[in-house]
Amino acid sequence: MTTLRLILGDQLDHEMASLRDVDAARDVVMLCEVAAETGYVKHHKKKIAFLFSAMRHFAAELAGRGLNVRYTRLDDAGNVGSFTGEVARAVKETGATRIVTVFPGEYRVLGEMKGWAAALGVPVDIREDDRFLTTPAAFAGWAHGRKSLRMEFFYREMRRQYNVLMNGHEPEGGEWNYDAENRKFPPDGGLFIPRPSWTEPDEVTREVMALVAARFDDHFGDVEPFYFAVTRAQALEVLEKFITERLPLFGDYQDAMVQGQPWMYHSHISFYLNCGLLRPLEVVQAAEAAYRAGKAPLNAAEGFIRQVMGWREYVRGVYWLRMPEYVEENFLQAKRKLPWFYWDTQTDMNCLRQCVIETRQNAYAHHIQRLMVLGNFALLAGIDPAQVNEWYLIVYADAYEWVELPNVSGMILFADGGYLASKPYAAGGAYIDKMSDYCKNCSYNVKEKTGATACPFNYLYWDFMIRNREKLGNNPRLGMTYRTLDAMEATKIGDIQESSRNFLKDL
Ligand code: FAD
Ligand code: DLZ
Ligand code: SF4
Repeated sequence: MTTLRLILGDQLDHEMASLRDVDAARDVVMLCEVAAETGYVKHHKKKIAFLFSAMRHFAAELAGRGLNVRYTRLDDAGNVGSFTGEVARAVKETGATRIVTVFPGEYRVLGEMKGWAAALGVPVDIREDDRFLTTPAAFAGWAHGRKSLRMEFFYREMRRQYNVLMNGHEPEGGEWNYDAENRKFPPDGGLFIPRPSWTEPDEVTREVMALVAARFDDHFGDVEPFYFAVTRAQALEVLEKFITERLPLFGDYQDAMVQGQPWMYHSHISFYLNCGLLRPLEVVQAAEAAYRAGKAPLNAAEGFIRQVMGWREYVRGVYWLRMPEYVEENFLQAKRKLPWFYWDTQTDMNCLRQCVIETRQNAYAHHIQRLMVLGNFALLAGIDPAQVNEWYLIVYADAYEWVELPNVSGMILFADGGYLASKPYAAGGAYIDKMSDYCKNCSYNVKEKTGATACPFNYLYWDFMIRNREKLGNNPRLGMTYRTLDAMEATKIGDIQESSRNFLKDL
């Protein structure tokens, strides 16, 4: 009796629940490169090259363990182009009497999986993805009865549950959160930022890069230069380098943006965590160990651990709790089309231009660029959530719907009406000026509030508050904002609205 064990492109971990009881003599482990996955949105070239190379390396490792691996390449004759089609073909060709797989990262793929038992006439065992630190059911239990959720409380539960950065029953250092220490901008004269990890493409990666260049030329992004890790051993090196070279200053400069420095002190491990090459708990424990050994300060270790144990798990919980409705949410009724500069970089707003250029090159932008520049603009300009979600899902190599959608609809666009975040992350140009050096090289003036040369974030911020007063006016966290608005002179409000109208009509 053959069991077919399906490994998806973001399940590249030898400890996957679907592999745990594998029978090397009888079972078939399958991976497949399929057009449906490369095409349901037109992913960044680097993202496809990264995943295909990582999948091919992982398949070789499985074969090296003596497992019977069935790997379908994109160009293989007979490739029918979808998970469902490839699984059906494999069941037929191997005579498998059972399918084992793991809960996928996207609702639409779960929908496909749920149809397989009936369509193929074999039982399908969809196992829990226990790479995560909590399950959708446990998260739903935590969320039950709460009208709106707050990450901070969830995060404290996770710290207690896994005994991370705890001192008995108390948080290490007496506080749960050291974010107040994490908002520095590099001093004048600059700062030494270590070179990011760089893995030279091997033959497998080069073959995939050629395939991507030939097949996905019309997709966004640069495939070259390619420097991502594509195996677990390489990803572990990236993690180690982060812990020793970057973690100590991760906290201090977590929110800073410096022109020409896309990587800053961030870890650049989301690609590896999300596809299975790294495990969240080992990453968290590595950061805690560095702190305990006196090699990283508490504000850095705590700040980093909060991202992985807190935000990452929290957004996944929200995704599974709120799907499928979550994808339709548009609380602010935003309808504007995504401006073309999100693709071609052609805008005079230097902060946006830099962030899109780096995204195109690297399939990466760090959190504050995604949140406070690219996201903030989409929020203030009222861009349609469906179009913003599609863009984020395409352009980042770490993007899968379970993590992308709550960050976009919940965190940046407030499209869920405040379920995930207590207020919109809206900000004027002063925030970007404080946390970056972009404004020095911009043709707009960040100090000017209205008019043709004023920074558009300045008037769009107020215009956003005016436009959405009915929906946001009662938000207690915006009380001060609306009181300031109420104290503004009518002529000033008129200027704001006129500048916004002029800017938005030309978008
Ligand atoms: P670091 O800054 O070093 O953080 C460490 C790790 O914490 C990350 O690798 C990631 O696994 C986790 N993390 C941090 N913040 C978040 C968060 N808000 N949600 C989930 N995990 C988090 N992250 C993705 O992995 N995929 C996405 O598609 C994605 N889309 C985003 C869209 C928007 C609009 C925003 C604001 C954030 C998004 N994030 C996404 C979260 C975050 O920006 C990235 O995880 C981070 O930039 C990855 O870079 P890093 O590994 O250097 O992270
Ligand atoms: C993102 C992606 C791409 C581009 N291609 C494939 C693929 O060909 N084969 C595969 O198994 N997975 C791919 N993936 C990742 C899947 O989209 C991901 O596994 C699902 O979205 C579920 O999270
Ligand atoms: Fe961005 Fe405004 Fe600064 Fe220009 S002036 S870089 S648009 S924040």
